[in-house]
Amino acid sequence: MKEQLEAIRKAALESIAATAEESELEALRVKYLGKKGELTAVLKQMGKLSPEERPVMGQMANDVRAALEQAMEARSAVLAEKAMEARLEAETLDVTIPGKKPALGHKHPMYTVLDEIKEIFINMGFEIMEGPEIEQEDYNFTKLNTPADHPAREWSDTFYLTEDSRVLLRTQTSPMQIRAMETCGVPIRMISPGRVYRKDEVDATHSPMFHQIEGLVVDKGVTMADLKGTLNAVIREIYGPDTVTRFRPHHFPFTEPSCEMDIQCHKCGGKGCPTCKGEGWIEVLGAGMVHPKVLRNCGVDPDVYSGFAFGFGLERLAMGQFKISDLRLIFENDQRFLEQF
Ligand code: 2U9
Repeated sequence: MKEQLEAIRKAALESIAATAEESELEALRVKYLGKKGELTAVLKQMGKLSPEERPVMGQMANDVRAALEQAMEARSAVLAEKAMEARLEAETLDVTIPGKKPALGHKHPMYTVLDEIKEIFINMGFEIMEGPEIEQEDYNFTKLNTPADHPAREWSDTFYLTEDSRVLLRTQTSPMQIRAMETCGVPIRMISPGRVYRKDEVDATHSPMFHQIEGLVVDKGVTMADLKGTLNAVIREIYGPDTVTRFRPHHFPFTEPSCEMDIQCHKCGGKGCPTCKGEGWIEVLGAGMVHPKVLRNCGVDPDVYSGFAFGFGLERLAMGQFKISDLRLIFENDQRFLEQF
């Protein structure tokens, strides 16, 4: 039995030293030290020994087991180190390879136009004031002198949020201007940009959500001449100093008198072409002198104060400026479209 144990020790130590991978080491552990292993098989024969021999052989078997375990542990550490070295060798990092440039986005074309317009008004002393998109019927319609039977109040035209028609998605940013007059008082010189909602079918020129910029100036002695002078100055900042403009009479419930402003077509010089649909003129905004009833509804005395207001659609402006033919492109966020600006 002594010879058997010696032979196991010798063979096992040689095999352990020759292993190249942790899995081979594991196989040797099973082969020699496992339940059905060679060392265990020898130990099972202990019963055949005399009582004197048994402790001697038992001690020797334990020594062999300890020697194999120690050798396997040491070999395992060596193999782990080798594996790590091989991995480091294989995964070398070349820090000199140029990095991948991350794709950078940029401002949406509509917000480029919005920022440009904000800048123009800020330079003219206007404040920018934004307000809630969910509004009260009172602020969206009643205080703005909209008659009770006005078609814009219909359920088919406006998104109401309550059954009693008291709360709605604003159809214009004017309610914010009412709030501004009520809270800040007059004189006031402000613009209010933001989203507005109307029940329009989607097509190349309509969307149930779009952006408006509305402006309001109220002070003592404000006249139609101020309206025309201010809007001419703004439009010439946007479209160039030689832009020819005209004002046409119009009707809005919240302004009196009311007008629409056109620019002469820059493409054909007023002769008529596809850009101006043969008209020679392109409509750019609506405006008017704030209706005395609206001023009174906001606690402002129309015998002391007067004002003008105006409004225009931002998408239409961006479409004109960037030659965008379909409104839907502005909202679809297709990168192939956006990357062009
Ligand atoms: C107050 C009083 C009056 C705002 C105005 C317009 C004319 C106008 C539309 C044009 C196309 C918006 O995008 S659009 O649908 N707007 O024509 N808006 S005057 O008048 C006001 C605003 C606030 C207190």
